[in-house]
Amino acid sequence: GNGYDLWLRYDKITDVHLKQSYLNNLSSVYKFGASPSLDVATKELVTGFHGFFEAQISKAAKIEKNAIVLGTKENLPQELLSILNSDFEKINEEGYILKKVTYQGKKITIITAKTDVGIVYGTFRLLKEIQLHHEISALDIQDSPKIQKRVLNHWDNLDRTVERGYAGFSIWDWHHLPDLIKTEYIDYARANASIGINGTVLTNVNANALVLTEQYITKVKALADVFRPFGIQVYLTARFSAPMEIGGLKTADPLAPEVRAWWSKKTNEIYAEIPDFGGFVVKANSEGQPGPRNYDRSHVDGANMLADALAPHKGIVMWRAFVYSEENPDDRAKQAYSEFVPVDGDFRENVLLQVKNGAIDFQPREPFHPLFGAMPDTNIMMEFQITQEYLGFSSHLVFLPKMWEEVLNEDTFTHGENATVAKVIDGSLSNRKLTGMAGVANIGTEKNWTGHPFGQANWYGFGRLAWDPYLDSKTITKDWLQMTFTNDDGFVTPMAELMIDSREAVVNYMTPLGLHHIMDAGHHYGPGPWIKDMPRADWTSVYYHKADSLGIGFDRTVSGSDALSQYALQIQKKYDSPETIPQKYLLWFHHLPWNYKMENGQNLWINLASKYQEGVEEVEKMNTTWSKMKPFVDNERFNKVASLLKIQLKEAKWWRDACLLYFQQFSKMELPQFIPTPEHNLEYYQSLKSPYAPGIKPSWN
Ligand code: BDP
Repeated sequence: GNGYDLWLRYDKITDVHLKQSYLNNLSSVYKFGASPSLDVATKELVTGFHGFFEAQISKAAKIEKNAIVLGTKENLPQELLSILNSDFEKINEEGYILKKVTYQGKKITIITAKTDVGIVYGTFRLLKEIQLHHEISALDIQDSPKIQKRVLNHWDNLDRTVERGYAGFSIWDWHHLPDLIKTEYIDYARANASIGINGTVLTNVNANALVLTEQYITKVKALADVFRPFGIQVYLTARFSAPMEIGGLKTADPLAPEVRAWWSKKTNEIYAEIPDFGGFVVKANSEGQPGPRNYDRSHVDGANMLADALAPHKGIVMWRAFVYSEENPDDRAKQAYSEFVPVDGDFRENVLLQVKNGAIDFQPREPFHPLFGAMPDTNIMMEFQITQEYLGFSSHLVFLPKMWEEVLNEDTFTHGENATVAKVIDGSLSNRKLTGMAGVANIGTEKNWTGHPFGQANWYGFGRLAWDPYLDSKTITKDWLQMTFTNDDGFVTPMAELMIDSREAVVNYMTPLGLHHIMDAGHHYGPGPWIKDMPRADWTSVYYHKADSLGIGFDRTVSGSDALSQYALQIQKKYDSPETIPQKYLLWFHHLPWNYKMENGQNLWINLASKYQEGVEEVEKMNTTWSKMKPFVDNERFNKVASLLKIQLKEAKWWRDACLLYFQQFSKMELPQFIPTPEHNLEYYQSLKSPYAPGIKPSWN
């Protein structure tokens, strides 16, 4: 297949016993009440039934034995409610109950919830149980999301280019909206709802004010109408200078009354069309975007102004913390913390501060952002990047939930026992009422949505972690593999391992031992440790690796930028010494001599080389593993993944050779025996250019 069906394939159940056991439990569908969400749920059951059993499930006018019964709490009869009382206590507003119960003497499978969308989630859960070939005769599941705003961020421009998008063009066909509703919109909503995503930010953070004009609001409304039954709210990016660009005002000063009035009016206009509009995402005073700083106002002034406009409608602002300034000579890694920690507690209740997982920018590995845990009186949400800007675009197989899990599990040591990033994000650490997680989408017009067939796993895994940030990434791989390919253990076990290992592989062949941001400039594809002389120092590679005759690495201890002081004391103590810091963060925090002796007795240069080599060998192993999977996978997907893995191997070697030859100029040491002689010299690697690499737009770099 071409992969369009994602993890919702509902493959035919061929085992006759299994098939019979399912059919014995699923005689028909009955609904209490009526709503578009119930229709969506029923339709999905029909689709699933057709796929699994090549049969039609009947929609019954009364409850039959072994029926699937759908209905929200308020529509259930008293007899059912009384059985489910304690189940309802276990779920929140978006949670669901999926349970085998006896009603009027008949065994039925009930899918119920406090709100409509919970029914949709419960329905997808039932279908998933069948996809995983689980027993369903005694279902007893109560599940609820732990995070409230689970949103995709599309970096999609109105001209349908996608910033950092590697899967074709934007799926939003603005030109034909509102009149043409594409099937893709519905399938997009199904896919998101199936993993619990409940929001979508349609437009790029590098925003275009046009989307806030009447003409576009009509288009946005059409999408919102499609998504509503699936429990998905739409959000837009708000360009801070919109009052000037489309409103004819002379200023966008957030304290100017006419500006505040303009945003209120604009917000009212939007809600008149889209009553459940989610709110705004704002990138302000960052990489050339306008913001309150242009008027000597603070981020708080800017965010609160928009929050006030949205509050009457229950809308929210997701204000991005990704700010670092050209004028500020301080280490880029420190700037967001310095900017925001002093204003902890000053944001309105309907503001979420959206913080990237690390302090630089979506690198293959970064220590968690020091803002997590440092602003207990602010709603802090997580921003992950699903699209692989710095991780081989859609050419490389990298399973990102493995990385996200690492970040979520880190202890911030800010307050309380085991103060993990996950506890900051789900609000439990400091009792926050508004919580969220955003993922920068990796999808586009490619037939399989994500380009790389395994890119789908990152979209899937993002949804799962947004629902439950404590979930382990291994479970995600298994569920996804089974739903997307096959339940055969001969496939699932080795492939789960491959996916889990793919993350460390990419770290090793690109940026081992704490190196970061040494990709080629602008598009960020391929190695570019030699990049210097950009418009800004903090866009170069030499700024980050600081390789010289003495050594390599960014000293972020007291003797250097002191970024380490932004972390809790326990972390400072541990990371302060190269002897005790986890080796994976070594060169993030320390500048060390080439002959620095490491734990294993070998020097830094040898260790660096062996990490690069390990990365390459891991990708070799991935190729071997995949080559054995042919019996389990259709030709189209098998061949595509096989070809992409070959590219990945070629490029892993390219990374290793280019980086080691480059760093060798400084280390002046031989390449160790275990490194095969590079195919080309350094000049060759430096001469490679990818002027047509996809996904770039930024007018700012
Ligand atoms: C960087 C990207 C750039 C984005 C920026 C952001 O290179 O395209 O606009 O982040 O998150 O990673 O605002």
